Amino acid sequence: MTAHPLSLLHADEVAVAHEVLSAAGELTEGAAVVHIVLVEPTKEALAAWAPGDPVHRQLKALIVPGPELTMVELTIDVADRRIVDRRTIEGMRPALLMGESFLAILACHAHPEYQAALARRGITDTANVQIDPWPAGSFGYGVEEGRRIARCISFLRETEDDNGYARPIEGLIVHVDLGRGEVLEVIDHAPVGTEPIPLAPQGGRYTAEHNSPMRTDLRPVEITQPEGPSFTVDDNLVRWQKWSLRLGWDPYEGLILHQLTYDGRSILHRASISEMVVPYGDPGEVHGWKNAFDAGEWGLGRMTQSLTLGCDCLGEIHYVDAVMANEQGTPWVVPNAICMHEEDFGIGWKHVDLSTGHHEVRRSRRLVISHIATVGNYEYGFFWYLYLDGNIQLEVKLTGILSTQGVPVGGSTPFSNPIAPGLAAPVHQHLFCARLDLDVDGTENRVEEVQVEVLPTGPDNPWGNAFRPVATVLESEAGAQRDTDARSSRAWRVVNPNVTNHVGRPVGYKLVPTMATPTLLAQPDSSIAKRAGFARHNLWVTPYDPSEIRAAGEFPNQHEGGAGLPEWTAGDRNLVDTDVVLWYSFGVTHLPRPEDWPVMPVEYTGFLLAPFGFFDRNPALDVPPSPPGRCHIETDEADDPGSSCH
Ligand SMILES: [Cu+2]
Repeated sequence: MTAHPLSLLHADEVAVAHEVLSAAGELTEGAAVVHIVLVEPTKEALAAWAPGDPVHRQLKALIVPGPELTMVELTIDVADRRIVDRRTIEGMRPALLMGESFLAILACHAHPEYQAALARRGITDTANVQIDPWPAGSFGYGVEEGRRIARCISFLRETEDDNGYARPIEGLIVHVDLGRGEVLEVIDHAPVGTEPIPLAPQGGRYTAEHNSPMRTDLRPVEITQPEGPSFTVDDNLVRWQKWSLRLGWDPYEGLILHQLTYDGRSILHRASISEMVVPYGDPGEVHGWKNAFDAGEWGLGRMTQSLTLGCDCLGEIHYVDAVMANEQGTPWVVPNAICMHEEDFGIGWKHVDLSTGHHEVRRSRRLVISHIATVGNYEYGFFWYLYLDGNIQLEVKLTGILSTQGVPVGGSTPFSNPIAPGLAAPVHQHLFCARLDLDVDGTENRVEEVQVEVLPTGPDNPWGNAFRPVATVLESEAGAQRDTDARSSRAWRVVNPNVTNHVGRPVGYKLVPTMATPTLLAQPDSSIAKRAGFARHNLWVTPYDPSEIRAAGEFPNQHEGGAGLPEWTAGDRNLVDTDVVLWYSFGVTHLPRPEDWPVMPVEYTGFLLAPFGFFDRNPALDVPPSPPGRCHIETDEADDPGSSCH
């Protein structure tokens, strides 16, 4: 029996949905199940539910019956084992399907023109040719109308376990009709009579056996928690220190945080990565079409990987499996998809009273809730951190392998950087959009842009030093499309005008851009700017609407654009003293470097949600000092590595 309306999807529920769909004749020959997901209860329904009340769950299934642009969305009542709603969606494409992508690879391999293009490059043994299907984007190619398309690019591995990205088969692109498994066009950008760009001379293997000798002077770091972790997990309810939240999971968003509270006070109703896009900056035909919506076209949940103790996560770990549906509509469980653990995070606060020499210090600790998705060549780790002092942080860790480009040895292009002999990587961006449904001490909130204002030298500022905080209410959607500004320390504060703190100010939480972050660099009239409108500004604010979840709309694959945030905010709805949702677009502009090859050291991006007058004082005052013996200063042991705290 399901314990809570927001409990994680259970494999038995997927099995019921499969049974109901089969019995209804929806799973016809050739049909693919795109997803089966929980219909999340609305905020009102959740508020009305009390422990002990029956839990009535509905699932939503999306089915692609055939190669046309028709999808069927069905709502299934789990307890009643029946379909309660059925609608047909025309003209849209789902995320790329795994089965179809696999068939696209086989179709390329079998195509004589493709084989001929390989032969021109001296590749006759095609067993180790790696083919990566990419989402196609939307460029107005007539032949692609009404079809689900992938653009396949190729790489050569020396052996099955080689890193294919070391040797792009440059200039060769295959357009495949995914629904029909047919090659539409083999495009060889090296015209007949010209020499194709040769394969790069060096490999790019990153495994230990190919990078020996390994360094030998790293001594072990052991994380021990002899009394176990300080958090508890009951169903999907996580409690740690004064925090409480429910874990959620979605094939596209990956990890979702539901009903995040501190000391029983509401902060976030729901938080997730709603979309992300990776647009490339090369204008040429070989790389210029590349832009992947890694949430909406691939799925950060669908591409998530099982995590391993001692490697991905250290310490006392609690793993949670991700339950989804495979393309046959039966349960698909990714074991150990979500990792939870505590981390010591240096000092939390400290002061030495110089009059008395008295020394007070507290350790900072955070609860880490994470998952890691492998989307083609890249890895994205999503790490939510909760801190003892009320801070909430999302850190995205970007790693994996660059998308590469073959160039003549010694060469590059104006739009790529060389990373190895004969190998370059085009410039690109990774732009994420977090959907943050803040409910700060209740649902009626408003958003203020806060920044500092500098005053001109004059009678009010005789020494020219003055600056002061200013707060501007973001009154409606059109005026709430904002960008970061480091010089003015710009941030956005969500306040509850009905609840004041002990200095008479409304309680609030502040969204803080912790790192420099770009917006989309593509021109406003470009295809990608229309499709990834969310990335054109760092901040968007909307009034709560449970149907508005994904920043580029529900079906961004090959979509011509305009969906999601630009469409929703066109009505310029009121944002004052209502239930607000923040959308924060952030990320990195990646100018590849040799050090990013053959596997990229983690690059970080993210943001912070910090209490701003939510508490009356430092909420970590009650964190106890480290136990005696754990923390000591003994001068005669100052060089003793056994001393735990200096
Ligand atoms: Cu990158």
